[in-house]
Amino acid sequence: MSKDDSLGESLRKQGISRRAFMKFCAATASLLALPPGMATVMAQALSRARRPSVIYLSYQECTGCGESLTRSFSPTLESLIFNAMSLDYYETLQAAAGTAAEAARKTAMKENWGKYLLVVDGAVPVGNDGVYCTIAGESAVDILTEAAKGAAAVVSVGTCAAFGGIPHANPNPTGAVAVSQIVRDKPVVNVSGCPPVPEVITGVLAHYLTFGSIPELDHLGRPKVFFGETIHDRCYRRPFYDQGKFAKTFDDEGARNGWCLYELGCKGPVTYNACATVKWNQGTSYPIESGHGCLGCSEPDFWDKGSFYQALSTGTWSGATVLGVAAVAGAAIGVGAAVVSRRRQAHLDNEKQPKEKQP
Ligand code: FSX
Repeated sequence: MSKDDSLGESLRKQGISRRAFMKFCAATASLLALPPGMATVMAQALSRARRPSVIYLSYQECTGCGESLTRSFSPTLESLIFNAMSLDYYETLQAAAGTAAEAARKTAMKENWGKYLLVVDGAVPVGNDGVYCTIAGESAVDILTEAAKGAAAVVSVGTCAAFGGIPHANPNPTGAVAVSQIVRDKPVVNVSGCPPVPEVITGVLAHYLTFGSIPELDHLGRPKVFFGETIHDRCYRRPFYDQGKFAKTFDDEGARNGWCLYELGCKGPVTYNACATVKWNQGTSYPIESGHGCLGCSEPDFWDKGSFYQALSTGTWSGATVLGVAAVAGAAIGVGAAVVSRRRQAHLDNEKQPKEKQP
């Protein structure tokens, strides 16, 4: 697989059939809630796209984000899109080490200056001149500042990179901050979640490959298509919330009947993420479906707010905003239903697209 291959060429060399590729495009277009017909446009754009250089930096984090991303690998097709990029630097996966690894990063930056995609996971420690995270004698904050200068765009993967996450939590001894607090002159996409849903990461990358731009973002820099609705908006337990049926313990009859986990501390009503729709482990389940309330991990300061097992109205997430959200939850049903219906229609329309002939 040559570095100059288009994505289409590289997939062909990997033995991926046109049919499988089209299936991936239809699924991704549906995931991105794109209008009917966009699966074909996406397939054409992706086939022609050159494999962009990706430089992936990891700082203060637990490697959960990398674990999440790698779990979306084989045999999913989403992973192939990621493989089809030129991942020129990623400490967790790269074979090179030490001087050779750092040389690879600098070469990739030089050869692709202004064009590469910079992906960062983990928070950036700025306390004491950044001494708490250094690589090859350089501080994380210095490497990030230099790498961001030549990037076309920056993707912050995980809540640590997006909002500071757990490293930023009180008392924050290292002075950990979000990537967007360092990079101020480039578009930064925040793919939050601790860890983030892998298909949300690959969806953002596919969007960039297809359109050459980052997706529309919300007020916290998150892609609206994945973070435009709360977990509560799309939760399958929502009908029980609306009926006032709440589990009181994790093993009572209500819990066994799938009733709402609000009173057990679920933060779904104030958490924006795609867990309830995209789900985890290739669509198998998500925390609420597995019997545990949402921790709100894709929201800023989720760790400091804590109160994981206290209801929103009584825990440290409480306050006018939270209570307001809970109070108007019923009114949100109509909005949520409209979005669901639009997405379902987009999915159905994609399914109706004429199937490509086999090569
Ligand atoms: Fe943070 Fe990610 Fe949580 Fe861990 O890279 S978002 S602690 S899952 O690993 O940064």
